[in-house]
Amino acid sequence: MAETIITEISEFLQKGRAKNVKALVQQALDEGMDPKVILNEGLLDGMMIVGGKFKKNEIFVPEVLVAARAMSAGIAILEPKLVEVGNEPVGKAVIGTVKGDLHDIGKNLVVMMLRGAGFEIHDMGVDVAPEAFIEKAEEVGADVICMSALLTTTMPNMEDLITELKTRGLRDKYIVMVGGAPVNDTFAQQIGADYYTPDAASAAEKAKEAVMAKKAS
Ligand code: B12
Repeated sequence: MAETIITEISEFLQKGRAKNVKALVQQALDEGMDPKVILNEGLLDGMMIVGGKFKKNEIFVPEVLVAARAMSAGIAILEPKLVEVGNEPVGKAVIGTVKGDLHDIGKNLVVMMLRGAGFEIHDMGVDVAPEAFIEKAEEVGADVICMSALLTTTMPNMEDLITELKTRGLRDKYIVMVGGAPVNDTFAQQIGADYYTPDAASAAEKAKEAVMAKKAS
């Protein structure tokens, strides 16, 4: 039964049926299913299949876009269950998807988990220029700058931000985290970022750990 509903969530997501996805996610929660299982095995699994078909040109941008909307609708239902917001303020994070890149589903999951870990979030949205990240971080007194990129062509904008921080003499002031499907540890090290993590939950854990360590030092 549980497996059926998870499969249905994945299938309706692939068809971009936001209403059905919302209803089924709610039903799964009502039946006591683990929100992480609903996210990983229902929603994310559906999006992976969409990604695979997109790559093989079996479906195109409009289909991916409706699937992405269905995914976001499902995540919105899950959010209060996935995230028990901590009372202790941990620090401030500025986050966005880099310039030229409009993918925001993963970034929004990182926002959710950071908020849950007790961060005050300044979400700059998508297509964010390096200078804009830095100006916002300076304005709000951020501890962490988080950048997301889903396109190999926009990944270099992450390095541009780090170069710009160095030019302004601000590199050591911020913890810089990078992520997104094409990003990995090697790339993060190459461009001089502080941390890369592969998913939203570990991003929040790492950010918290890094801020606490920096404050203690
Ligand atoms: C959905 C999607 C879209 C949607 C985006 C909707 C939206 N609101 O986000 C739309 C239809 C708009 C789209 C457009 C395009 N897309 Co697209 N898209 C995807 C798809 C299918 C899924 C991405 C996704 O949401 N994954 C689910 C999330 C949850 O995963 P995630 O983003 O990786 O995030 C997780 C981690 O990476 C991590 N994370 C994310 N950010 C951060 C940040 C930090 C700091 C940390 C620590 C961790 C972290 O945590 C997240 C949760 O665990 C991917 C396929 C794929 N396999 O990734 C292609 C994909 C990324 N797209 C691709 C392409 C080519 C495009 C287009 C150029 C297509 C076109 N011809 O127009 C345009 C580009 C538009 C632009 N300028 O950005 C290619 C990129 C290829 C490449 N090598 O660069 C991919 C890989 C598809 C493919 N295989 O060909 N796309």
